[in-house]
Amino acid sequence: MSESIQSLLESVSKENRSFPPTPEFAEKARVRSMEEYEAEYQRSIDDPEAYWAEIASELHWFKPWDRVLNEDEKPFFKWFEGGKTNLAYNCIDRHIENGDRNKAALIWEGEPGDSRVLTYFDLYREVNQFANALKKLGVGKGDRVALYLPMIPELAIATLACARIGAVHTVIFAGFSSNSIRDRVLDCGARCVITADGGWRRGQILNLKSIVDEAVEGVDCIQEVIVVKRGHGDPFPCRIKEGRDHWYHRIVQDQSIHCEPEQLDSEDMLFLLYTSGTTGKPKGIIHTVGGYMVYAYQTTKVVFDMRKEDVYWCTADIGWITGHSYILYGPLQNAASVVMYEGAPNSPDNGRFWDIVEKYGVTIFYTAPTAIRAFMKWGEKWPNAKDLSSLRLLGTVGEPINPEAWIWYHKVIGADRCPIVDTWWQTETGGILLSPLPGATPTKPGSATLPLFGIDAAVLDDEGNEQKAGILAIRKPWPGILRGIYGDPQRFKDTYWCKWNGEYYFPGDGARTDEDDYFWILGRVDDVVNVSGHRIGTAELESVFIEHPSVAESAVIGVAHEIKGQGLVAFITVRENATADEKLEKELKDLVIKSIGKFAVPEKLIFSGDLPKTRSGKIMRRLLRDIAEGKALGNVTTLADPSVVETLRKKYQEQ
Ligand code: 6R9
Repeated sequence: MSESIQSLLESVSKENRSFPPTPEFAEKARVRSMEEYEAEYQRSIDDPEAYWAEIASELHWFKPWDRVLNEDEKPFFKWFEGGKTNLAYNCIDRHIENGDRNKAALIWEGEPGDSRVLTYFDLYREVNQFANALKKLGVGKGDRVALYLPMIPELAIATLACARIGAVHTVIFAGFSSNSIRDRVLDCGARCVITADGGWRRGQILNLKSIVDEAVEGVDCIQEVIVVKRGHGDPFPCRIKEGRDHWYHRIVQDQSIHCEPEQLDSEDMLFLLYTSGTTGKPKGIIHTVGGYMVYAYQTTKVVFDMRKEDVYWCTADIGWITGHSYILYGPLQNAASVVMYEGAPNSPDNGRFWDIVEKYGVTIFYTAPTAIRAFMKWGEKWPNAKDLSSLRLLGTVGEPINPEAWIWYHKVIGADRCPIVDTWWQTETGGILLSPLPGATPTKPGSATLPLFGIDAAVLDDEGNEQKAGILAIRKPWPGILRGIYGDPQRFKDTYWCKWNGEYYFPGDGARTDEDDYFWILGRVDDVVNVSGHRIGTAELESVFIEHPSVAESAVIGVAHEIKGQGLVAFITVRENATADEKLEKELKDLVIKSIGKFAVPEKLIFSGDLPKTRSGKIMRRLLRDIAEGKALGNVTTLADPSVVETLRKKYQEQ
């Protein structure tokens, strides 16, 4: 067993409480008992093609598929090959035809308190008008379109408009810097960026347009920048570059409200979403139309037990995969009313989320453990001041949830009544793979419990033997699995399929199973740190620091953090002629903000004379972690110079 897994294991509590679904919930649920779950699970594993064909038939296809799963070029799987469909059509038109045209699709709340409700027909009109505007500019099937927007309705509309015309969207979280935008735009050769002249965050307006201007300066592939008006020209007027920039409201105004949905091949590219890996360069994860569509639809339906009566709120940003699958594509395919909130949870005060739950009668609430830990810190008085009785189901995602936070969530937000679904998945998996089913699975605080239908999960050691604790592995492909890394098929194979000779998908997480075969996720086993549910590659940060002329070497690690789950600590060795002082610290932090974004700035920067290394010169990160967490040092026999750690430990304590 690898040492990192061993140390993860130590941190897992001996949690053994179990919470069965309440009879009231189970009675009305889609899956009502473990017997039902087990029977359907078995069926899905015994004959996945029959199972997925049945699910896919619930959606609209212009032309049915010829083959459900094609594994001939494994790991380049193909799902629903030969089928023609359109995801925006399945999110919108299908419900309009079924009589739900006047039902709320998006319930949007702006941070300053403005709000907008779009019915399914409103969404139809707005998506089509923008789709037509894109077409008029010359954007079409296969073109890559970058979106850098705040959480406003136009972000949902623009994403769906791309899906409608077959343009490949790549949404870039609005906390990323101009350098990050530029890297992504260049990597995928985007021809268009959609942004806004503002967006609210904690009472401040973000100047997104100027960040985009900086990002695309001199970037030849970009032909259009489309700007949504959200700011008021104050405090910063928006500069419009003739010939390149277009106001969103101007280009949509005369467009027809109908736009024929493009009949896309099931394996046409739907979107790219960049995520951090173990090397410096983020990976453009590829998802395609048909399989992703079916998987987002089905998992939303069973995990959230979703009905069209539900008012569903996922607090993620559409800039991350959770927002793609579980704000937009999953819930809209299930005809839910989806709440979308622009701003921060503590604006204007710590009760904002509970305000929103009360105001719109939210029935399903999905958030991240890091947010729950912040709510705990702010105290019960905030949720207790609001009527949360509309809630029927709670969910968490993004990182392991500690049992204390789970129990608090269950008691204070869920009034001991709402089941909690702890959903484990990744950008690469397209949708949830491990999760309780709320009407069936007895939950245990801290466990993502059991695999969903069609998911064959196991815990293995490095050699591929099943173990109680080790590395999580997924045996069979499922429809939502990533189809590749943009422009880098070799990296796709190396990253996900090399570990066990191509027999299993390797997600990079450690896990253990218990006596009920429940899965407990232990965190990453690679050099990726999960800060507040955001994946940050340590190598990515290290390559930023090394750009600074005063830095000779650096090592970045993740350490336990009370609210964020994990925080970042950077150890920096400066060059001989440089001074390690506050000025340098500030410069390095600014460099991270400029290169990646504010959310990636380490908690601590430690200037060190040297770093602990093996005799072959490899940095021993686990020793750095032991130092940072104040633990006894693990095995030091391979350490080249033991005095280095002692000096570092002293330094760390002084800080
Ligand atoms: C959906 C999302 C993926 C990584 C994943 C894992 C961690 C996500 C989790 C969880 C424990 C859960 N993770 N959900 N760990 N329990 N319920 O977050 O995607 O941003 O790609 O991150 O997040 O480490 O590998 P992404």
